[in-house]
Amino acid sequence: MQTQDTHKQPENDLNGSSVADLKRDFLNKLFYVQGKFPALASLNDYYMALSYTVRDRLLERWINTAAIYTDSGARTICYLSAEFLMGPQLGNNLINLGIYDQAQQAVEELGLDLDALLEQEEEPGLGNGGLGRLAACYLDSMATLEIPSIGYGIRYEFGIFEQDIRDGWQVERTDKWLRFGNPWEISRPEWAVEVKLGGHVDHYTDEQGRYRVRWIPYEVVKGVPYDNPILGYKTNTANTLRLWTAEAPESFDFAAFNSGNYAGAVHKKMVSENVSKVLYPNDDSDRGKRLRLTQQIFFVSCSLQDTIRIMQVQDLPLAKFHEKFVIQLNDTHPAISIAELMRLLVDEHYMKWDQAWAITQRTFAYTNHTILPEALERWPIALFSSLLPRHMEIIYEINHHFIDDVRMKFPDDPDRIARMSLIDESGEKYVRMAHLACVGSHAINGVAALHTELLQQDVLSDFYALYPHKFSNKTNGVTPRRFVVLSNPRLTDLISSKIGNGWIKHLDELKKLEAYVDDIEFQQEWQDIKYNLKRDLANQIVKDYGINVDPHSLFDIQAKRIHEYKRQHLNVLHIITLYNRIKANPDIDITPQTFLFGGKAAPGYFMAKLIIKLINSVADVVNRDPDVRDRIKVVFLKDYSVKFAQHVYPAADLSEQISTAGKEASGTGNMKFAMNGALTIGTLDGANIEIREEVGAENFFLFGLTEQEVQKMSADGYSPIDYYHTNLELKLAIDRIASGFFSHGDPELFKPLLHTLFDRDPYFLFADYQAYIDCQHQASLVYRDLERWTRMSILNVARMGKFSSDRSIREYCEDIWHIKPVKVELNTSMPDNL
Ligand code: CJB
Repeated sequence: MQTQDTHKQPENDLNGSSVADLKRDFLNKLFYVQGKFPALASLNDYYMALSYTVRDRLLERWINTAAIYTDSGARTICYLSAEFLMGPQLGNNLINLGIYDQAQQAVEELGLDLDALLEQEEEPGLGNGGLGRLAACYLDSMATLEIPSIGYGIRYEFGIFEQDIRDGWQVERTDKWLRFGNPWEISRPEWAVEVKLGGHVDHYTDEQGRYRVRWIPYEVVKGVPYDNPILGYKTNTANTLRLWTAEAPESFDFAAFNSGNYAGAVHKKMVSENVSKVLYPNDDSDRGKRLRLTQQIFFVSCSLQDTIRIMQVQDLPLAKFHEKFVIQLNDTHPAISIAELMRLLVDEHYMKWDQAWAITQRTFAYTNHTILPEALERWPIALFSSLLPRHMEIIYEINHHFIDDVRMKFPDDPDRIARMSLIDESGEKYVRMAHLACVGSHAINGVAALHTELLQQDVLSDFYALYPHKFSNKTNGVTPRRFVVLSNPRLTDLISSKIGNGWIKHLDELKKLEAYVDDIEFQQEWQDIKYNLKRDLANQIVKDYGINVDPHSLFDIQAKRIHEYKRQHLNVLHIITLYNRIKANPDIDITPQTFLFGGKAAPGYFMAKLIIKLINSVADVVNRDPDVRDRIKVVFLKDYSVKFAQHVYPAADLSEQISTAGKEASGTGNMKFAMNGALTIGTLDGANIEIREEVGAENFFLFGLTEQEVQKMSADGYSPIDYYHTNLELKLAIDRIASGFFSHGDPELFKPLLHTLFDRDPYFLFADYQAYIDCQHQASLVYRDLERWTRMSILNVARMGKFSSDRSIREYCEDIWHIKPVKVELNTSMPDNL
């Protein structure tokens, strides 16, 4: 049970929040919205009835928020993102409304179980991983901090695929998250807009002798907005996430229909609807796919047209666009906005180029999320101009002005111009989206200190030289509402019982927990909670996989997308090493350890899929071998999602953050684990560095090469094979895989993986192997001293204040957006007249 204190009942509530109010409305929704009486109602009907009951309470706040923003013409941040990985809404909305306990009691009194209803929700998996989840955390924080904001994205009909595991391999199934309806959205067809695609551009002089540009498209797609309320924690602010669905402007092509070509008439509709059909399941590269570029221009154009509509409703002149709106680009996926806003202002609203450009630059800000070269978006010119002929012209024009600026600052430096140009002309020609984003924005940021430094020194160094004032770091954060309060109510209650509940909004207050670090009773309660959470997860594992894991063992978890740079296979090498030690000496004294993995691989990423197969193959052998005597267990948890993650973070003892230094821009799972009391084993990469600084080096298991050492090794010539020949345990582990021991005697299966390691080992597994093994050993020894481990765990939580997304959003507001909170009072009630 959540404490009453933690989730105080809201005041001024139109609908009422007492248990009786909720019961009454629940039954009412079951009857009038679901159209069911109890004997026929399914669990899903109950979930829907509760969701609509909760939604009424959101709508009240939403309408008041919209009214206040409209009246005050509030400056607004638009967060443009191709992904919003929101996770389930019901539980989070109950927490943020402060009615979790009342709802629990209400459904209990009706003979239902709230947890079962929460489980019923199909989560909107409209994102791949870190980037999409970050966008969702930021929406939560913006609403909590009462910042006027709109999230703009795509309402994919199919979100991230569901992952099944068959014979150890990942198998993808489509995610039909909308099949039972979505109670959290409201469609707004009256605000639909049209987006042009393809065709050609006419330059002409109108009857008054004015120069004009007209884009005659090959096709037009309609965008219909679906609005989702985003409620802040214990505020009345409910902002909007507006997601666009693609439709055909007319359901039928009447010319084709009348000529008897019915199928042809419907075909056009299908083609249009394809635009928002499916999320691209790669978390870092979708180069050259026409549909992907279509998705980008689709949601960007819809969103920008929407902002212009809002300005018109509020009677604001377009010359003040940048005063009304600031637009944050979540990576380069929406970077085409820069050309689209220019097009809207210049071609459709007849603004002069220079004024439009000044507005554009002042409006946009760009967040970079990766320095992996394969993730830097570029579009072949041929594809780009055929889909977006007018944008191509605009980009050439921007480039022309830009190159003049570069030439002025760096005369006689043609190499620099070639490097910085918006067009890559080194071979086949490409549009470089990151360059467009840098030129068209007034602010550029990385997502952790090291990442920003690398952007400045390396990937975007030319832009840093030209525009040093534009650069800053904004270390990522995560929302403690979802990832502690909702996911871990038991820990939440313990913390609040000691330090009050202010920490939920002001995470720095967790510092007060340090006073209890030596309190034996508190330590014991802390341990009990962790043990119970591990036991719950263990029960789930035995239910789902038939594998018994011991909740007393060290739960070592690596949960994130599967990627070579994240090095799940380094983790596997450690497991094989432990296994080899047991085989060589069956009585060896080792700390019992449970290794859990979770994460999806991009369907086209063969090596990542092979890593999943390797994990499962090793698990099969290790879990069955009687010599192991249950001292190590390995489980791959399939279909990792936000919903499932909420059960995983709280149950972790050790959080694996073992990417090659310099490769993980920030990481955010590292923060979620640590906030739930896991200790980190990690490299000096991304936000790990800052986490270690905060929690103290003595409370963090550090290993591995630094980014500079990696660079140097690369430059000096790295020879992975030397490590193989000189490190006996590494050789044994690799040889076990190579011999076919884990693949029913087939030595071919894992060859591609091993070949990459022997040949190049681009992510330095071999170089980091020994340090990782030693560090794991160290962690396993510390775990034997439960009191010491618990102290470290408490200190980790106590020192996580920095990693609240509230802190990140405050920094964006102060340094980039220049937006202040707007207080929302619940004044607007349901009108009794029009
Ligand atoms: N990231 O999830 C993605 N997708 C991309 O295409 C590029 C980067 C991740 O973004 C997170 C949020 O900033 C980072 O924490 C993470 O390191 C990065 O890989």
